Amino acid sequence: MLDQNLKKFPENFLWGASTSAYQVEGANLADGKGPSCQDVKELPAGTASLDVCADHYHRYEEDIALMAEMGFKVYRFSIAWTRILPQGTGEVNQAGIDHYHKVIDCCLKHHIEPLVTMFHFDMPAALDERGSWSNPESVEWFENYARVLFENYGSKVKYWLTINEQNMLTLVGPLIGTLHIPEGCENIVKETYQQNHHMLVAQAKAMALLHKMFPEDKIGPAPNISLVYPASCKPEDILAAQEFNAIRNWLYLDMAVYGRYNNLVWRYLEEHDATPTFREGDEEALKAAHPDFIGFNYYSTSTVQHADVNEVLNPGADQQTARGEAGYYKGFNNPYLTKSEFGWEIDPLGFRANMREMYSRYHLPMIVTENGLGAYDTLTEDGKVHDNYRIAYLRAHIEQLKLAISDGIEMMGYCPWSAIDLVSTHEGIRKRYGFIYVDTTDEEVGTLNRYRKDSFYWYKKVIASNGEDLAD
Ligand code: BGP
Repeated sequence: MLDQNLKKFPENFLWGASTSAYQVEGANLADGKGPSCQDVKELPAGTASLDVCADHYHRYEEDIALMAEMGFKVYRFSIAWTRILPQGTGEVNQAGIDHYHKVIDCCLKHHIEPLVTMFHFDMPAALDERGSWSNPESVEWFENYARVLFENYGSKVKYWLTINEQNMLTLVGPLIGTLHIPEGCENIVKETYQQNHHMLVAQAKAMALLHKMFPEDKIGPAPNISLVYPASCKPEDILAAQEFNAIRNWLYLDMAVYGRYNNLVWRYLEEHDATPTFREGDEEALKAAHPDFIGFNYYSTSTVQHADVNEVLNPGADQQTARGEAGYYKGFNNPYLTKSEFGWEIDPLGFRANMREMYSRYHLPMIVTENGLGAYDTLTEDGKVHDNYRIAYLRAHIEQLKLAISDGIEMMGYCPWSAIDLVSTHEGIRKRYGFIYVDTTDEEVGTLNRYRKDSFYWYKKVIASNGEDLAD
């Protein structure tokens, strides 16, 4: 492999970045918004509350203007279900509808394509009380919410994402403040995968609905895909990597694209007496839906080795750190990779391998909906943030993205996490990802003034050169 940069980024490549409502907006109960599961959860110790965040709800105009200054072609953000339907179902909140009209119009005014995530970890609290995704009616709740979104925004928004990181909801939901297992539940695997099944059907119905209402619009899933490496060439480790690849990654895309359960996952569910119950029509709904593209979040690869049936494994894990299941696989520290300050492995080449693997399985255009480096940033006295570590991370990944395009993979765009500093899922606002620094801390709300980090100016150059100029 000579690895010459053979191809350029396509002319209409969508450069941009991402945020999610509950992590960036603040104003969490303003203007008729109902509480979501994030607003009622117990916050991890020492992390910022979610009532202010980056105050994007009030400052979206300033923020989108800064994105336009960077040259964004796309802005991926999520709509808070509870701004639209405060109770999750029932009455529509006009103030919430109006708010996102303004956000979308502001993007369009700046020639930025809105890429809307319908659901990003923020189940309405009122629906949690009705059983959340464990209630089979959750399929109808989501479809109804989808209809309200499409009716209102379907003519303006061309690109939609269904459920952010459904695989992380299923695998580490409680850690990020969502996906509840009812007390006294006897078969947690069954309960979890029944909820997952409802989400899969809900997603399929939303995709089909959009295609019916707005045949020109495009929609896709947005799982977190981390290609799983075997820790060695030992055959048992290869099988373990296949198991975890299926459980972590392919279940979600096989279902979104082909409408069928991955066979290894099905066997795993059978072994746990945990196969989901299908309602009438589920199978047809799953088969009938087809995404137009695949959105995926990528932070790192995973590495696993074989785990014996009797092994006692540390269950502690987050989206990217190692986990294990006795009899199947266990996490392994990849000695060839370095780690971020927050313990996530950094693997730009794995990014390319990930894209190759996904494209060979699904043959659909893809857009990167998250990728980035969580780090401690320092604001200097003269209002600068010298985040050369973030530039290095992003550069290394964009280089691999370009090589993936040369590999013949259809890539539509790149939306790193995050456009602007926001509150992390479980590690506070001290774990920063943005191109734009927000003056606030976990301890107290600051001025909330915005500052352009070094990576802001760098990314602006990257976009202006359509990915050709990656130098400092
Ligand atoms: C993904 C989520 C995001 C985001 C990001 C960084 O899993 O989709 O919401 O927060 O990871 O993770 P964290 O905030 O845990 O650092």
